[in-house]
Amino acid sequence: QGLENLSIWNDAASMLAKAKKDGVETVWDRLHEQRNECAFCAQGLSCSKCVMGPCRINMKGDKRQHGVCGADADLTVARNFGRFVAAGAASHSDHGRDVLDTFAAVAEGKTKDFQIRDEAKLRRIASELGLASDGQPIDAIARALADKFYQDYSSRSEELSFLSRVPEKRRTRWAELGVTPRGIDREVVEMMHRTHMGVDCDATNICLHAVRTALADGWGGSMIATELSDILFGTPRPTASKVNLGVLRKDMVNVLVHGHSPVVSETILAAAKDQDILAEAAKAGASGINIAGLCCTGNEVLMRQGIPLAGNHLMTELALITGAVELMVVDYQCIMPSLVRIAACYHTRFVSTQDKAKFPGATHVPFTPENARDKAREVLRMAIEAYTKRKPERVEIPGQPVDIMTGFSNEAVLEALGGTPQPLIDAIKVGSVRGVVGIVGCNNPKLTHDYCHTNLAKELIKRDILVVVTGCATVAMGKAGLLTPAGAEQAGQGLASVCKALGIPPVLHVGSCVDNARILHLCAILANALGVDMSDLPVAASAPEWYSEKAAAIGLYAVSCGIYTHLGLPPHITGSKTVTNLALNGLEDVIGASFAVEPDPFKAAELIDKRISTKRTALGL
Ligand code: BF8
Repeated sequence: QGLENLSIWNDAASMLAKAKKDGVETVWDRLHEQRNECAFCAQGLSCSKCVMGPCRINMKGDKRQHGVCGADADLTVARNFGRFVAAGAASHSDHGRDVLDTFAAVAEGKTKDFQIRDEAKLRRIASELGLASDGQPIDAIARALADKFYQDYSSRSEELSFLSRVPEKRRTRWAELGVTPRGIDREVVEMMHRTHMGVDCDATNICLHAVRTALADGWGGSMIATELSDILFGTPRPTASKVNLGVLRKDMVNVLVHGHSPVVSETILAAAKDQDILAEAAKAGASGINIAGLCCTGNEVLMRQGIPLAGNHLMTELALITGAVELMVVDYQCIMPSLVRIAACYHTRFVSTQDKAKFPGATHVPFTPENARDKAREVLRMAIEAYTKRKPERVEIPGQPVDIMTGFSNEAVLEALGGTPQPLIDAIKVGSVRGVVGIVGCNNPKLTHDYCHTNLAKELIKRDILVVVTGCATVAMGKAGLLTPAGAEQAGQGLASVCKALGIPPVLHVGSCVDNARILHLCAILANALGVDMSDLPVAASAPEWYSEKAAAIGLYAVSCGIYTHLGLPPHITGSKTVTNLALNGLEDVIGASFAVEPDPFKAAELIDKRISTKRTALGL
């Protein structure tokens, strides 16, 4: 397999060449071996949910049009898609629960390893959600807030706490459709129930429950994860940092944090400042400990602490192939099982930290809210020991790091605007900012790495459309130079003038994938300020290179909030006309937005631009 066209980046190309030389297999090799994928699976037409099957539904011809149970193509696709979305919502939300467990342990005085770093935000959210906060001790407020969020996870008959942020018109629409999310866990469990054989046999009805499940993620699990992470680790403020594999250091102990929850990565960061640990690193001959991030936990520590980002999803294997990484410490999600094998090809230690996410071949160091700091020190000592075994002749760190600016929480954005969204609304009204688009999500080896991300962003900012970015797309934007104020040179005149006046980049980094909740909240703030529904705003979302169940949940909650959403490739639903039509058209009538699928970033920019123009015209702009 040729190495051209796999990625647009030089650091990736150098490491792909080194992988060949070192005899290391990567995700692209495995994709090649898996080519000629099953057409039934690709269309969502295979079912292995019971042992009367497995079944494959034939859309053409007169045989095998139904599974053994009698399910047709529509039902089979809807059941598969429903479970796909439920898995994504469960992943974000269970991550949120882990942050909540840590927060509750702090509130109950069970740990000294974590503190409440943003007390003002805790008080603000408590009073926003109707909890008494004035004059109350901080622990009591935290306990009450923890209880409230635990209730959000359970089987409530009312709505989730943060739905109070949603504009009235949107909430009414959800209520009319019967998709108002109740408990976070409840919607996921109900999806598993509905998609068991012989329960919900109506494809559209299952899709509506997928909407409800996704909304429980966006306004529930993800939003809780974001807000509590800010309270525990600090609300992001604009900060400078760097990105690409060049952030690894030849002279230092390199530790990569990979996964999602900031609980582990923040503790590793804190322990890496301990004087005795630094002295041990010096004794081993290193000039310090260099922590760098990957994927979403990388986004978390980048946003709040300015920790450099080594790479996104498709760079995780390549980061180890540098031969310069002493240790990779992971929690969960998007961690390719192959990483353990690749680490074993070098001197790299691979450490898992969560009992729910074990990796055969890894060293398991279970972190809890109570023992996290001690465990982090243990992990760093392993890294220091590994440094003494590094083989300099096998080390190759490609490229120079690129400067980036990060930390654009809604609080920071509003503060920069003088405490109100009005200046942004004014800029939208006069057209210097024609609209706002969230580019989110993953990489997928089926698409040239970061080609769609970077080209779509460039096309949008040229058209005076402000881009906000989260997750793995962040790394692409950073490497392309779009996350610095100088990136505004690539923007249209209107957007460039706004960026210049505020000293901000044309693409704002707003966090990890759970932090897409920040984008939902910002849209709600704008809609409320204008007195319109979220579906009336000149905004859109895009996941150009997505791969995961979580991204499907994000896309669906965006659409369910009335946000037109572009995908670079379709989910496995094309075997059902009903489900595909619903996604591409039908949802527009019921929920005020739909999906668009377009692999070409230039064509996608046209589609998004057209949508934004339509929304602007409807608003009389
Ligand atoms: O939650 S962007 S590849 S790391 S799924 Fe995964 Fe996709 Fe990256 Fe984060 Ni989001």
